[in-house]
Amino acid sequence: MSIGPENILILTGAGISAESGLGTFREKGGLWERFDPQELATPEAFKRDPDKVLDFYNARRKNLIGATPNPAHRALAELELAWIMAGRGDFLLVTQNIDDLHEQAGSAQLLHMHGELLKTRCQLCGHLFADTEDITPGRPCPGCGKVGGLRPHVVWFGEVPLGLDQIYAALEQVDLFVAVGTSGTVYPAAGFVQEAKAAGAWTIELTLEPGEVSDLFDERIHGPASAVVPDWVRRKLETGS
Ligand code: BJW
Repeated sequence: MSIGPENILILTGAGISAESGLGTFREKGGLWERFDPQELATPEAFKRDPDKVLDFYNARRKNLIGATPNPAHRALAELELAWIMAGRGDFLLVTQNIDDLHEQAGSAQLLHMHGELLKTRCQLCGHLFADTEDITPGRPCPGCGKVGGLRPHVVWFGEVPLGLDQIYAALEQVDLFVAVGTSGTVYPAAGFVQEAKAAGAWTIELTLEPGEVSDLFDERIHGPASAVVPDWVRRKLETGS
């Protein structure tokens, strides 16, 4: 049982949404096995061939609409509520995912560091808005009325992830860091475990398979998120460890 406040930071990746029917990136059959990220997930690719990039994200947006959270998303929302209500410490959920399944499950202290697929941004005026429609090169921005500026509100390779100041501030104060369903391949997120350890936190990896930085974690539990996350949350709330 911990004494005093215990600050928790959870990092999630594509694996937590796999059992909700959304594909991961780097596993067998994953998105980056079927599609080249250099042609779809960089600002240069978007400049070179906007139709191709927009088609990819339009298809993924359609696939997302109708997807629902699984027990892993719901367990993290329950943990947040219990933690905050009981005043046991700070809680921050940082997701690399662009889906909205954590919101649907009820998570509130949530930061989308790689953006959100259900938001569109105008590169000409900066207008950001909730959006479930296809983006096409000829669609005008509802903010400035100009065409040619709309893009998905996602973070591509070479772009700076969102909310890093808040994330690094939380990592300096963290007591428990848990990574769920992420391969530890993409930086800066893959480096958060080291930051957490430098702050003296206990670190746990919950993934199907060991990730690239698996050895850095104090504890590793491997299995499907829909089983291991609710089990771990139950343990945490019941025993404190
Ligand atoms: C399950 C499961 C189940 C499965 N249950 N688990 C060389 C060295 C270091 C860095 C670089 C480098 N060269 C370039 C860089 C930087 C680059 C980078 O890291 N590249 C690497 C590939 C090397 N990073 C960037 O460019 C980032 N920006 C940046 O660095 O800016 C500079 C800067 C930083 C800081 C301060 C100032 C400046 C931006 C990265 C943007 C990533 N974008 C994407 C696409 C987003 C939009 C979209 O979705 O299309 O984000 S790429 C893709 O990867 C997506 C994901 O969020 C991200 C991470 O993937 P994730 O979530 O880990 O998924 P997978 O598929 O890899 O893993 C799935 C995991 O789930 C596995 O572990 C499975 O076991 C598990 N799993 N089923 C539980 N049922």
